[in-house]
Amino acid sequence: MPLRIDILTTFPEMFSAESPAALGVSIPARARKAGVLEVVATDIRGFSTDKHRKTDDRPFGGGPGMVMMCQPLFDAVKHVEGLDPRPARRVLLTPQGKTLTQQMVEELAKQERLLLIAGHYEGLDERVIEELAPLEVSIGDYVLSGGELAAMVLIDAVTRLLPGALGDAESAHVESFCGEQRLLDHPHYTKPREWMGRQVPDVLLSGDHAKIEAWRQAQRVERTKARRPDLIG
Ligand code: 6GU
Repeated sequence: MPLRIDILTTFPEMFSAESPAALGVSIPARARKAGVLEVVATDIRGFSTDKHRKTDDRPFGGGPGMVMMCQPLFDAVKHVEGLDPRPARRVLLTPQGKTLTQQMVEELAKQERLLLIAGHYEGLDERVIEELAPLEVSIGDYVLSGGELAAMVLIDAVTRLLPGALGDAESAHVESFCGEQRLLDHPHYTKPREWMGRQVPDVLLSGDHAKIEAWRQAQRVERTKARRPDLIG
């Protein structure tokens, strides 16, 4: 059974499986073709009872921007959840959420079904958030114009953990943030040995695999100390 990910959005066309959309290339495209991932985007607008298919309105108390109304989103969630008998983990993409980490990604990849809600405008009416009680997730401390790109980031990160999503070359790779090792990756080199006067480090040409591994591990630690001291503590 593939992981089913539904997205509720007012911009469903952003989730097209057709290249060059983010989910139409690389690992997400392969995962969909291999049948380990199913992505379904649903337009919240289709659940508006308003004659202009409105999904947002002005905030009580005044202020800039618009607020997503409770009813269309709530009805959309109920409809989409009914499309599949498996219970869905609800996730709201919002800058007010907890910052997405690899640990959260690993947890989400274990689910059978995810329901992602891409917030827009100034935000959602607080009452529908209380009623739906989603996991609230942000992808970092900066502001996007909507949750859609954040939802794609989450889908991409989850997809590459699904059994069968990665090719052999990719799964053999030991990456930053995998498993227990919270270190950055070591630098990588390929042909040619010299480029614009810059040499590949000799150790990598030595053929001594123990020495190479020791060098790479030292590089990981060095880089992490220099670039992300917060990861070491
Ligand atoms: Cl999840 N949404 C929006 N609108 N902005 C963000 C974000 C999410 N994560 C970081 N910035």
